Amino acid sequence: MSNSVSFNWQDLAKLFIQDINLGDLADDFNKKYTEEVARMGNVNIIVAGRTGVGKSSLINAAFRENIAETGLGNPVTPKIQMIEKPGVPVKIYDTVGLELNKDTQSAAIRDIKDLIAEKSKSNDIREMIHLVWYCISVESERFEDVEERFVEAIAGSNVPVVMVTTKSFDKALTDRFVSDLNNRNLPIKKVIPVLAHNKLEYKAYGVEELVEYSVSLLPETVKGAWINAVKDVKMKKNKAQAIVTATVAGNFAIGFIPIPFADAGVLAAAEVAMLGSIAAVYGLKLDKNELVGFVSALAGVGGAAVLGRTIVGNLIKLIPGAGTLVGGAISGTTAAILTFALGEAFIAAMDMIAANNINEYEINSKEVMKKIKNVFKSSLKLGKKKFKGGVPTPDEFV
Ligand SMILES: Nc1nc2c(ncn2[C@@H]2O[C@H](COP(=O)(O)OP(=O)(O)OP(=O)(O)O)[C@@H](O)[C@H]2O)c(=O)[nH]1
Ligand SMILES: [Mg+2]
Repeated sequence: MSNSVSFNWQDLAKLFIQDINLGDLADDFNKKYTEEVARMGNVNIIVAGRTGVGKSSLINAAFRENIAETGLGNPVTPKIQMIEKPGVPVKIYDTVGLELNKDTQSAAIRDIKDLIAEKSKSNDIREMIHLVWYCISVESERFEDVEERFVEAIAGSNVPVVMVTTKSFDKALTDRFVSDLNNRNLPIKKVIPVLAHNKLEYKAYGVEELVEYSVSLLPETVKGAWINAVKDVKMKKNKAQAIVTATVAGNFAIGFIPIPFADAGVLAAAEVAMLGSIAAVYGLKLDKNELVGFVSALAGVGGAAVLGRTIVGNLIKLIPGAGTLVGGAISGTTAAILTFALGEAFIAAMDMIAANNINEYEINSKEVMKKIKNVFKSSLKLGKKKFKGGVPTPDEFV
């Protein structure tokens, strides 16, 4: 009756999963996930500072999975512990119980310098120490000569040092402390005040800034590992959206065959790879059921739906440009819209799981499902507007 173009998003979504070979989908997804994670390697950071300043609290606030509590700690020296956890691509060298006084300072400095030197022998940049967070508490500490020597000695090893003022509760006190540190011309990159977790009326802050600033100091090769290992969902989302953008552009560049609708709507390799890469950014490895659950959610049905070809006919009417369907191919613009919406919906799911610490097995929860469907629906509309004038080529994205 009406000529207005509107998406029947459920029908579109069903196209994704018609006759889908679920086993292959999960295998391809996992393969991409594993490849991406392996490529990231590890990022290695030293978190140093006197005992009780709040290093463990900071580590737990910055990295996924409460790593300081639940990770495995291996003593490297009596005062340096390396913490790691399978699936989280970071090695944290934590100075534990370090009473930094005249007697211990030279030993502590030597141990840290030795550690940095030892790791820098490797030819693989991913094995080296990439960053030091030197923690000093606003609450109870004063910056003393002994700390200055410590920072200078570390900086002498050519690893970037960020000074973190911890327990930065009181604003006036923190401001004074930070400006005092800034006035000392220390060989550090920046002073960043942090309150790792709330205390009474004081709200936690600063961890995000620290984590986001830190990535700028890392070698390119390990930035992906950092983005995976930290909690910061904003960084992950940016990276994931860049993956969607690149996939969309790639699809369009290839031309007209991203999703072979006529062959029954199997997710194309590029889309599955996109999902695998996004999951790797979040460090959320989904199993077959979870993945199928996600894809099924988009269709609003359980399992694989079998739909007649009529839907393809309807689709052509619904999407401007889809009329170019020839021998199972769809237009680049249509593919771009679908890929974009699929990517955004998956990111929304990953975001919810990461931000709320929902166990990944709950991707199938009602709450997540509802959100995914809404994002998919609104992203189809957004995509339609966004790609009206065509899709930029990969070169146009940075
Ligand atoms: N409320 C609040 N408490 C903090 C914060 N940072 C540290 N604390 C508290 O300070 C105490 C010491 O913090 P830790 O994180 O264990 O300190 P640490 O530097 O790891 O100490 P060592 O492992 O002994 O070297 C704990 O009781 C923490 O709860 C913070 O940002 N907010
Ligand atoms: Mg500790």
